Amino acid sequence: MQSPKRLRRRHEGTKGSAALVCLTALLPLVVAGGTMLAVVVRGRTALETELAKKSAADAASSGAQDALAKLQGDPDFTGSYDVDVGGTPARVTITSWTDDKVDNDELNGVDDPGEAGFVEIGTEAWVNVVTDGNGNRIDVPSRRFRGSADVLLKRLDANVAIAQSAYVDDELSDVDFQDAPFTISGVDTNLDGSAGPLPDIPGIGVPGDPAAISAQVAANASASVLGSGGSPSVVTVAETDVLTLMNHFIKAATIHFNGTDDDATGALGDLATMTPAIAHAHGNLRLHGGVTGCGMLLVDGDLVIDDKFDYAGLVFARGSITFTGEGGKSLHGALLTTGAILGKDLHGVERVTVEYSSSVLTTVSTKLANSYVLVSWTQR
Ligand SMILES: [Ca+2]
Ligand SMILES: [Ca+2]
Repeated sequence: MQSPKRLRRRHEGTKGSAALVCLTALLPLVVAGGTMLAVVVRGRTALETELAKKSAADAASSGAQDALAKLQGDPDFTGSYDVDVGGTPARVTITSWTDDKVDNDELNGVDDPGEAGFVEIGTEAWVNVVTDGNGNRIDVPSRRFRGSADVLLKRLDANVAIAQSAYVDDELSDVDFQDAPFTISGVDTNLDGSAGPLPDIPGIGVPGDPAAISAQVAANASASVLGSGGSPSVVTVAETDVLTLMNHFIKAATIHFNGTDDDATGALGDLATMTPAIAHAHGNLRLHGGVTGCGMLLVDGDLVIDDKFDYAGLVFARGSITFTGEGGKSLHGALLTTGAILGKDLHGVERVTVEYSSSVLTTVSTKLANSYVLVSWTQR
């Protein structure tokens, strides 16, 4: 007979086996449950990290946008400040490379001429974010994520050496107004019509033989091309790299026409207060309805100036410039084109006038020198 003790032991052994069988049967489920749990936890952490990093980077980026707006109002501002971006604080620092006693470009020493005009915006934002099981953000103090943006700007050099009132890049381009009255004048004239301070320059400048354009002007009894070097004042001048100039100023444009054929009405910059703006059309542009403006108008295609027009500054066109329709049209400053200058279907007796104005160009370039061109934007 087996002793009760031994029996008990065997019984316990059987119980142990049953428990083991039971555990084995459960194991795949437990493991599966554990794996799923681990995936959920890792997923949530990755989501939370991603969200927090993105929030921090977005906040830093918004801080940099705020700094850009600040510089637009006060181009000389330097220093640090905090800005609240939808509940997230961002620290913004604006530094002028010109005089910060730092060799920012690591070239030619501290605050050398190569650093002149550069302004750096640095922003930093810290975000605490954890998500709940539904992916909603909850704020807990346990995790912090840093976002930063570093933006480098350069002041715009808006000085253009103007050697004629109207520059026509191609000697074979037409300057044809179909007998309608027009004046292109290189006689320096202020915005109010009084005499400007500088000597006369040519009315029309061409980097080649001016004969063909001169003949077209002479054939129009209502044409008046005034200035130095002859009557009509159509003169050979040094070639101007119109496209390079345009590409330089396009970077500082604040008014954009992005279509292949766009219309503009209203104001392009403020003529009354001589507050310039740089407007850029990627394609052809038609002005109508009495456009006024101040600054620079850059047109990658053909420019059509319809109805009344009054503008102070520089007009650039890669294509032709056509004056048409009702109303007087005045440009105070200068124009440059790689195409033709045309007058078509001009109604009434009001003139098209393109008049060189050194004072207008100085005012425009001085004020535009307060604008910045984006050099680089780095975000983390
Ligand atoms: Ca410096
Ligand atoms: Ca340096």
